[in-house]
Amino acid sequence: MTLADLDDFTIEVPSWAYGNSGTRFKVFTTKGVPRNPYEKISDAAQVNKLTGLANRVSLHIPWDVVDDWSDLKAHADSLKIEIGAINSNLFQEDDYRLGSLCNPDPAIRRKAVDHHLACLDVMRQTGSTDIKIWLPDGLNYPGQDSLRGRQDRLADSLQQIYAAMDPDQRMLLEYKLFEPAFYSMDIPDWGTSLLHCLALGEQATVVLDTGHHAPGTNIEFIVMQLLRQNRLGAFDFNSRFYADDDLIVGAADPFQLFRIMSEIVAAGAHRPESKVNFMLDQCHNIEEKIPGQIRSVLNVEQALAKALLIDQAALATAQRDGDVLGANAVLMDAYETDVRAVLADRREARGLPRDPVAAFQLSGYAQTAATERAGGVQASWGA
Ligand code: PSV
Ligand code: MN
Ligand code: MN
Repeated sequence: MTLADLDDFTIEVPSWAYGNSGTRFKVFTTKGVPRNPYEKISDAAQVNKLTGLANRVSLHIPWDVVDDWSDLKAHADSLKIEIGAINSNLFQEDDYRLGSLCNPDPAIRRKAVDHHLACLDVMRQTGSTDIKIWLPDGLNYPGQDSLRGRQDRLADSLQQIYAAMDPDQRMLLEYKLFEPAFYSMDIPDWGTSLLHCLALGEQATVVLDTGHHAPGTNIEFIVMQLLRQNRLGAFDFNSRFYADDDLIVGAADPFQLFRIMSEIVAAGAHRPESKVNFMLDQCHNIEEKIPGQIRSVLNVEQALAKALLIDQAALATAQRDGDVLGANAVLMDAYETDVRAVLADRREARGLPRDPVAAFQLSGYAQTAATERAGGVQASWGA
């Protein structure tokens, strides 16, 4: 492997990262935040323009609903941005108090399935190929509902969505350990997600959100196992210190990110043919949003670059010889290599700024957005 493999590597950014976000205590607003999906895509285009790494944007429905999808696609096209995964939303309606795809009431389940059929239509109109499902369903109390019955309902609901998919569409099924339900989520882990995907068919794959595990979980093991089954559809990258913190990827544990990318490289899954979608799922509560996104994509690129530097032949020899310290040293050599200058050189050679964050600050984009977007209703993490 060489750093030339970085040429074809791309990262997908989330539309919601550009809106205001916060915690249940306070949402701090930022001047110049986008007021609609058009402006979110314009902001995302800045990240791509300055890094050359992020040519796709994920949308969330209904947060990013517009009147004319072909017009939104034309706007994205004009900025050389593609519409990435379409995220369904099952967590903001009163009807979903007892769940959506797993709800005991068949009428509510029908409504949740229909929402996905509408998302598949949005994909047809925008050129998106991935529908991403994060299921907020679960139970707060033992006995509240049948654990098994809910899995059966889930399988049935997912099958209805899957049956409506076109041959070129993929389902990305996310899992999450806890929250909003606290006793038991209905897709709490990768095993549950994978079992549903295997039952559905080859167009169903697992999404691994790096923030959705118990502390201490060996995430790179999960990456490796899903790759072995050809069912790692996508990442939702972010950092966690405690729970689903959605902080900048690589900020909390850059070594973990390197270990994840090492498994990716070992399987050749960084290449576009693998169809693994490297997405961010982050919010920028107090920091500037566009620079936050730039920093994030650079962190992922840096982790991949280090993983590409692993001397695979030396590693294989050390592993075969049972050279425990030698094998570990091969990995650590790659991790401890400072790749910042070489990545800046690569950017410069491709007509990109050596320091994309500094270039953004100098560009005046943030100041112009703050002036032009004044007075409008700013988008928040939700709408
Ligand atoms: C849920 O915590 C999640 O990770 C899902 O991917 C949602 O779509 C996203 O966060 C919303 O920010
Ligand atoms: Mn996520
Ligand atoms: Mn999350």
